[in-house]
Amino acid sequence: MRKKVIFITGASGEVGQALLKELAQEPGVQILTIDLHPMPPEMHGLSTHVEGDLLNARLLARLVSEYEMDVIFHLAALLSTRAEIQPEEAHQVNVEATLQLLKIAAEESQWRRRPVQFIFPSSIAAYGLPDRETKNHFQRVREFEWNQPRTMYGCNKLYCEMLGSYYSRYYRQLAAEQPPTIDFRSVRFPGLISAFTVPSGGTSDYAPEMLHAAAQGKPYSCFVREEARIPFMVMPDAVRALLMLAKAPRQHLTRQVYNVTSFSLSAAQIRDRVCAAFSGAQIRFEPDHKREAIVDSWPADIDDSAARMDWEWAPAYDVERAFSEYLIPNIKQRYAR
Ligand code: AKB
Repeated sequence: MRKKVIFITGASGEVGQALLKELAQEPGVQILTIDLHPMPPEMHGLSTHVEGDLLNARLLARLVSEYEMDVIFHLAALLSTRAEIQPEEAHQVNVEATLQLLKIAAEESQWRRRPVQFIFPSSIAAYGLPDRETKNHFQRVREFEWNQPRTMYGCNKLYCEMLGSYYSRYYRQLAAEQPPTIDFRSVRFPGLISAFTVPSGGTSDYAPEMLHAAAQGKPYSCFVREEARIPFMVMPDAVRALLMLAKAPRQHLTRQVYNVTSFSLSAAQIRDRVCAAFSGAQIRFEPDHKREAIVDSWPADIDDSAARMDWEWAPAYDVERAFSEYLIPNIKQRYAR
């Protein structure tokens, strides 16, 4: 008999670690994780961890023969800056691995005659505003607006949202009897900030980098100008959003892809909050115009009213709580050790 599991890909990454800590507290849950990298020592024992490549079809086939994947949190991805440096590799990881997993989930759903739930974190990178004037004009963007990404990562996320929707609604649509298929749900995240991990390869990374550098007494040179603005959310809210969406009754969902957000800040406003918490912080602005252009193509804010309406989404941390109760105390404690 195969073991029923929740399967998390990209589990050693920032969201993966935070999600695993939370899920592992639920009684009776068995978790299978996969990542190219090992889990940090403090996470050992929370899951059965496989160090391996999602693009390895034989490895995936072996996992499917041993485990029944009831829910899949597919987090593995190359983020936006890294994906611009290695666009074809990004396509393989972000799209081809997703396609493999969607197919596995669809076949599994047919076999057991019950949908496998497939939770997919997408991103504000799925949007692409053409210039700063347009961005200033359209301040809060809804899910179906400005879906013209200018990065490989954004294209990958937008396309995978569509693939998920295809697999959940139309897969094998010409078959005599349409078999049950997957239950695909996705959230579009803003920039994420964790007190415990530092991201790598993203373009919203300037916010967490500024904070973590200041806490360590290191100077930081910010790669976007002071006015650059995008929405953000702290990691506990990101995990909450994934879990709330997974638990939402299906009949309440009016769409498959939902914006979720918490607060929108310019880089200067983040700098001011960091300097207020760390009096010696040394932050300079030295824009890298190419990376900044990516940030400028992302909306200043996103409209998450559909998520609020359908599954009662609301962030637990607004900007005040995010800094004063989560980020600053935890980051101070982390580097004081
Ligand atoms: C990135 O910067 O690439 C990510 C994202 C906004 O999805 N953090």
